[in-house]
Amino acid sequence: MRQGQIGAQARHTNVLKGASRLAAGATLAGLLSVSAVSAVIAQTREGSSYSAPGQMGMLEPVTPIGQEMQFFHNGILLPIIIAITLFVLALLIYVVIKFNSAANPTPSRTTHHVGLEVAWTVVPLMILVVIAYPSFTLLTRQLTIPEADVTMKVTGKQWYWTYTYPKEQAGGFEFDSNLLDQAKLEPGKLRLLDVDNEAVVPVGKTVRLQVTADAVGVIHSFVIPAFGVRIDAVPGRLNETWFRAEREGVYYGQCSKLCGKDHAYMPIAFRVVSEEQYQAWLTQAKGKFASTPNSVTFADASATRQ
Ligand SMILES: [Cu+2]
Repeated sequence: MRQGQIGAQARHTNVLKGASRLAAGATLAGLLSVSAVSAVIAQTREGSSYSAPGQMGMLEPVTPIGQEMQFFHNGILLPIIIAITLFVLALLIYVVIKFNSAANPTPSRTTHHVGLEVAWTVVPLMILVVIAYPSFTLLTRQLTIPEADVTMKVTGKQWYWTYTYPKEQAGGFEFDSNLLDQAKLEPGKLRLLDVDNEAVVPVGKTVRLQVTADAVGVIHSFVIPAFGVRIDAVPGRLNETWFRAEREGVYYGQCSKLCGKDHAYMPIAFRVVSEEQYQAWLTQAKGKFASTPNSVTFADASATRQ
């Protein structure tokens, strides 16, 4: 009996040793992957934003809302999550050492402790309040559209996006933006991200996005991570959001609603250019997409909310 116990204890010790070796290995692998990731990020194409292979964390934000979102995640959520995880780990270790059957042969029969129960209800509640306040203010800012310089309409279709530029802003055309033929992808083009017709917007200008979906289609979700833009495209409904890109470049996104068979093949590509380039593009695009009938008038989505 006694010998059996000793044998079991030895096996237990071996298991622990194995586990600690595994943990050390995992830490080392973690450190290595972090350095590999920073190398990968450094290779990211200049002025562009898309997830590089092996990248961790969020894409670099280029709008005020995007920056705020990143701060909310990295500056508020992540520290809270890490602190809670470490606290629970410390409690577990404490319990394992202090209250195992050898160290504590006669366990306490206590079942209730008013102070403890109040504490473990109130403390998480306070943490949630600390998270909720910046979360709701950020959400409000995302959906409160400031005075816009450019308004454009985005329509999610099966399975591509249509961008409409209104006449009153030197536009008056719309065009479809389709995924490039993946079998004939030119070098330098990004697989599953580059499109035939990019949407073009001016740098440093407030762009109001009116987002909807094909009336006979399905629900999509229009997302550009670097802009901090994420909004549903719903048939028969006009959703509004905005962004102000502070850096030129090409910024990618993808439909983020499981919308159907080609959900993975309807990327979003926005090219942010200088005001002069934008005006030149408008003139050129008007000619290029002239055949598109233009009967589009822009609604005021705020009116429908009342
Ligand atoms: Cu979709």
